[in-house]
Amino acid sequence: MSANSVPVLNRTLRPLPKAPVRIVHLGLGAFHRSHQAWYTQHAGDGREWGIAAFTGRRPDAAVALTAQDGLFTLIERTGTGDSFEVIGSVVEAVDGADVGRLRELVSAPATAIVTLTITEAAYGLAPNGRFDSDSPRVAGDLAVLAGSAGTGGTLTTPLGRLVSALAARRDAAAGPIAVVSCDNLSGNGEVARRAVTGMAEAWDGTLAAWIGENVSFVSTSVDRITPRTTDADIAEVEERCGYRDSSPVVAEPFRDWVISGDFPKGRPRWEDAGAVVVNDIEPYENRKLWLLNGAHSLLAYAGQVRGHTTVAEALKDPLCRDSVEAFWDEAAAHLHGEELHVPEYRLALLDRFGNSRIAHHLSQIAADGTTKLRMRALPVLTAERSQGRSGAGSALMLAAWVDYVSVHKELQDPLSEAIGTANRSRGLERVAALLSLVSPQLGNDARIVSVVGGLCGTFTVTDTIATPPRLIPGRNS
Ligand code: CS2
Repeated sequence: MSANSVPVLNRTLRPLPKAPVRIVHLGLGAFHRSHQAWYTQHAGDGREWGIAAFTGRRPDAAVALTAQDGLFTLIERTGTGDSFEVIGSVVEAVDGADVGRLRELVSAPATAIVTLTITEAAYGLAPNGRFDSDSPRVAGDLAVLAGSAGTGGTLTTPLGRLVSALAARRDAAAGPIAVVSCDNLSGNGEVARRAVTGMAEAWDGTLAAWIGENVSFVSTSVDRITPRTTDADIAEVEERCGYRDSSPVVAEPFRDWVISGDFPKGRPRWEDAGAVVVNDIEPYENRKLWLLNGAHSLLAYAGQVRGHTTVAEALKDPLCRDSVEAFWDEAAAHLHGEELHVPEYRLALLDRFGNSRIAHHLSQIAADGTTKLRMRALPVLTAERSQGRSGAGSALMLAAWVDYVSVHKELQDPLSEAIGTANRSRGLERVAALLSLVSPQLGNDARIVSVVGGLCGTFTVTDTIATPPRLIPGRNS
């Protein structure tokens, strides 16, 4: 088919209803579209809930989606084939820099929810877990907020933009609202509360008090493997669906959403689509963060050091696979409750990771290591050591990262400069300096530094053969 004769996807071609905006989303990326947009479309009352989604740093995704009325194709990719579904729950796609529109939408009484996929690093957490109001971008936004009385200015962080929009909601007396974090952080609702309140407090104490009384911070554990879209995916949609979609999104069939918290102005019936509402989210969150995301980070660093490109490739490497199992054994010792079905969850993960039709690039997962490892390796290592064990399985994840950052110079990490500085030291001093960026608790513990230092080089491939592992704990150690 020639490009000219192929129609562009839009609501005339696919007349999906356009629901009124009741959800505002920050972080219009592939994951939001494969997850929350999918759940909203599949909620029994989804026709009443439209999403206005704002991009992060660049307008591109908003421009592309606006050209097709917000519609996009979800390509669900199993190990044997693809199926296609047009998603219509995003009814407005906006450049994140348009803080004026954000303020307008968040201050509308009909808006009930703000969802966030702004990345773990964007919550401005310092290595000690507290909100870091001194970081240059946060400080920059605080200056803008102070100077323009919150009218938007050129706010650059999602937090700054959200705080400005919440101030507009307060001024409009539009009532309470739920902020729902969908980023991979433990206690993400609480983290969001600390970050938003921390930012508000640094600007205007009365706003922080209003937030305390009117904003419900909901915790969620989100899951759906969503690799980057490729040109081949775009061509496939054109070929198989007969229309041109500049922005399809690829995802595995599996999806999961565990939600805990209050929605003072209501929410879509996401449970109709399989979401689970719980009182105590922590065990589910830990299961996902440690078993799925922890294994991902381990594979991302170990796998790349060993020359692999995707998750499926790395998992086929016995050294990487054994390391994942060893880490899982450690993590499983701290995941209690039969309802977690840990053995089945592990088996399912091997299946999901092994889906080689999903090209999930390790480089995508490797980004923001300092923040991610704080959530994925540190808790298991700490729990293991508090029970008198070495924590070697978790320490190996940290060692793989230490080796990875010594060879990969173009790092995407909120602390990339500090990583560069730490990398100038040598030996265990370097290991300690790097670990301190994940958490001072790690860098200051000489025994941990020595265990991690001893594991460095485990995945390094020499000219002839792979270095044998120096300390891979057995599955039940
Ligand atoms: C991954 C996650 O990039 C990463 O850090 O571990 O994005 C992972 O694919 C999702 O959490 C799966 O739900």
